[in-house]
Amino acid sequence: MAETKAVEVCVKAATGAPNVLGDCKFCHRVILTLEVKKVPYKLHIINFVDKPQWFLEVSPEGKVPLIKFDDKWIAESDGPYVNGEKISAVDLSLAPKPYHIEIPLEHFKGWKIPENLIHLHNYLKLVFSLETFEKTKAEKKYVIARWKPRIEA
Ligand SMILES: N[C@@H](CCC(=O)N[C@@H](CS)C(=O)NCC(=O)O)C(=O)O
Repeated sequence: MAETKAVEVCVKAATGAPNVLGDCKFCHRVILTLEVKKVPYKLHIINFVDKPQWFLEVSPEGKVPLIKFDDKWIAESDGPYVNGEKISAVDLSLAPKPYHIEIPLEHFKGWKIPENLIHLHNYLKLVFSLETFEKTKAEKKYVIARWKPRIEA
């Protein structure tokens, strides 16, 4: 049987405390996932003030998180969805909620998602325009009709 190599993860050190786990939300996600899935791993806390040479060799951009599977270091990739490049169950759970909240709030309360929340607007534009979302959403007028008796009661 092939030997399973240990998983290793590079994360950011805390500001002012180079041996303590720091505040990086991307790193937090990776190690939280490993903990929840009970995957053993070796943690490397990277001091950003003085990044070690071996780290810069495996992460030319000098970014964390970095995870090593089967002896290969992989950087997390960005993407338009919550989990990166591909739509996932997280987006499918999340996307209907703002759709059903935004319509009645705007109609009955004149409330809109603030313009300056650019990333949120871009995300919602993306998911709301998916053919599958279009196909499965209730029409705006029916979302309003459902809330009308509750709000005007
Ligand atoms: N998820 C993205 C972003 C990762 C990211 O931006 N990490 C920050 C830390 S929170 C970083 O390593 N920045 C490099 C630096 O500040 O030197 C990726 O992995 O491509």
